[in-house]
Amino acid sequence: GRKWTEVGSVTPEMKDQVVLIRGRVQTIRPVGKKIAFVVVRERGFTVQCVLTVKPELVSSQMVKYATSLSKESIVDVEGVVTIPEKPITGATQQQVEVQISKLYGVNRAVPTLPINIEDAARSEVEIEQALEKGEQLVRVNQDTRLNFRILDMRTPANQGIFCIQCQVENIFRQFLLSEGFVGIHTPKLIGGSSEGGSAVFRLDYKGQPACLAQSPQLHKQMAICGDLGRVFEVGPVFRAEDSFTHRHLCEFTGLDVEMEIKEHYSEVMDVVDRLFVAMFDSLNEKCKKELEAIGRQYPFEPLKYLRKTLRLTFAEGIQMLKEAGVEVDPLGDLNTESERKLGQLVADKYGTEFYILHKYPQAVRPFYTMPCHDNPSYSNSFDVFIRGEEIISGAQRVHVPEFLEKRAGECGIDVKTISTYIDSFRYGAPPHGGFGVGLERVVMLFCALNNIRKTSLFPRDPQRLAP
Ligand code: ATP
Ligand code: AMO
Repeated sequence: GRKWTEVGSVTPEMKDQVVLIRGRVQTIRPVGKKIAFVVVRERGFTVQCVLTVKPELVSSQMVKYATSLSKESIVDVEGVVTIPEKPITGATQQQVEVQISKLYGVNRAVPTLPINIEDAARSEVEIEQALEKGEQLVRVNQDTRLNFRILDMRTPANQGIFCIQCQVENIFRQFLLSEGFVGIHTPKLIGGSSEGGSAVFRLDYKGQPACLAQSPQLHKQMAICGDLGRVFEVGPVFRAEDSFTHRHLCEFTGLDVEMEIKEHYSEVMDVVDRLFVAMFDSLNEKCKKELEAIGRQYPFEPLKYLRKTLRLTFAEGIQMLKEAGVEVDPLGDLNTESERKLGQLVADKYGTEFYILHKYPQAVRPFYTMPCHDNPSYSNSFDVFIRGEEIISGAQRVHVPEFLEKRAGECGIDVKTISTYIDSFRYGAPPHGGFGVGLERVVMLFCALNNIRKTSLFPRDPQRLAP
């Protein structure tokens, strides 16, 4: 086969070399009948290619043909790398140009696109500046982006977002494997609600009532009862959320952990601490290009985090809020607004935008949560926040079946629907705990994006079931 060069790797060192590239036509600008500038894009990177009429090499028909190509058509370009006098604005590879000797149309896009990729890739500031200059441009709204997601996905920022997402998942897996965890897969079709909440998709399982799993909670705990020791899962989570928020999806990817505990639920928080510090370090180190691409469209400050993650108790958090003049119920849950506020207070006082809040009031946690032995109004549980928003919930679990059954009943759960789960604890269950992370939320908040739909490839929300 012939040797192909990626657009992103065409650099000045390749001067005078012949390269063969495949990409999409981002723009074509004819200058008279003898020259055309074609910006070719491949996975978020762009290079300017120049087609000039030259006897025996490039005919004027070829220039005419090139200018007839529609945007987003796929082309193969062969040409020599040259160094332009001035950096090329409007291409990521600014220090090089390609002098085209051959141009083949591989596949055409329709002439009118629902989204112009260049417009879709601009930052708010760039849009404002362009509008001030009186440039023609269309602001692409979220719904249009999602309706034509495969076009929207072609922007450099989106290319970056989904690479980061893959890295987060990869680091989660690699880190846990290195600490002796076993990857598992639990069923997504189950007989009852796993979180006790109402936000559950119900369906008919060949005559039996069933649900789409709201979490792998019950089965990941059962894997501990089955002596797998320390487990993790990466899998889909279904929540029939009915309200429309910037951070709730009806289907998301859960990163779940469950492990035996020897002495204290802090052993679970230790895993969170090591895992996320390693993750943030690795993203900052290995994903520089991707983070830059995201930041160009959606400017953000790098996440501030400590080498050892800050842990505050819920009571300490309440106290900080109180001192700042925010009254909250000491045995209730924090609402979104007070979570945000506390995030700010913590960042100001401790210099970190990533922290753990633990010992939540028992009343606001799910039925399977272990109460504190010294004060049962509180629980051995925690949430973890990035920039004032929740990315993780976790806890030690109740491992005594009689108590678990009682708690489920008190929380209004039909115990029959989870009887095999409760029975699992009758054959000797070790103390254990774990946590669940929302993958899309981690990416959204690490990059300070304003909407979880940006970090889900094909988001499912209360209204959207397509594409
Ligand atoms: P989890 O369900 O895992 O706890 P979450 O981020 O969905 O994660 P919730 O416990 O549902 O958090 O809610 C935390 C707080 O966020 C609630 O106290 C509530 O004030 C707020 N909240 C939750 N869902 C919504 C919603 N759909 N719209 C507005 N605020 C919400
Ligand atoms: P929880 O319900 O808090 O806990 O979910 C865990 C994490 O999943 C994410 N998350 C969501 N992400 C997108 N859209 C949603 N609708 C949504 N709901 C939750 C959040 C949240 O922190 N079984 C427990 C975990 C455990 O204790 O192990 C659970 O499901 O990032």
